Amino acid sequence: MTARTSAVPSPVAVVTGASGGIGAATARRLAAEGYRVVLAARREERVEAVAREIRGAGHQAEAYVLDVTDRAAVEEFAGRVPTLHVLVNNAGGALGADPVASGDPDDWRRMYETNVIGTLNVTQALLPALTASGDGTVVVVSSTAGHGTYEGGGGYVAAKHGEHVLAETLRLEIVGTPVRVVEIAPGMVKTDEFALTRFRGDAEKAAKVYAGVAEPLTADDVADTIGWAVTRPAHVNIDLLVVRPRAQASNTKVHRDL
Ligand code: 8X3
Repeated sequence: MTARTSAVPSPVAVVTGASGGIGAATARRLAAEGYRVVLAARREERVEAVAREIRGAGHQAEAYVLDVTDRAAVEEFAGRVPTLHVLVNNAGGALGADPVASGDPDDWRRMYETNVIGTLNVTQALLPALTASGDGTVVVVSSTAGHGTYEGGGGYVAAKHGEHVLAETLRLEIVGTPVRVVEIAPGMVKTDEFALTRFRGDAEKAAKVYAGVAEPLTADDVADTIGWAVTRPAHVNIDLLVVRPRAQASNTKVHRDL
């Protein structure tokens, strides 16, 4: 997308979970593509800092504090975004890597709430604005965990399968409207927080996820695929992109130099 003059309003993109990792990288990328980006995340200082950094680079960015599981807050947020072209549902994450036999139901519930209900809340609230734009895109950042299971994946795999189903079903239901639904399913991505959160702050366990893997994906790699998908011509719907590092052939087949 080329730079726009002030006479032509920039298209608008909302990115959830934009205070770090894939969300922040996607906000930066879409801003560089010419979008006015609206960053939503729970952590005020961090999301403000990312928005400030994007503005410092000469782009348009605003930050909002938002918990995507809070439906009333999401509805209020949607009221502040009357015009919208791209919604990137990125908020979510993993909690625990316990076997089904001993996993904590509260972890399973929280993962379903953030990954599935959070995406549902935000998509429902913003779909009217996306439709009204005449050319809207919903992006669902799921995971390879939404397309196959692995031992210890448990509640995360279940939630990500749910998110995948949400994307597939929505695409069927809104065909004929000017909104496309794109699912991006990343495999192993090394970010500051994903594995650390999953292992509740245990840095040693988190580091083992990436041990010996030459080049796990970065948040920028995923942002790059999102930026590419949403900037295709409006009639082109990238249904699903599975993105893994070269060293990862499947959820359970990873090459490690150890
Ligand atoms: C992250 C990929 O393999 O940790 O969504 O489930 S994995």
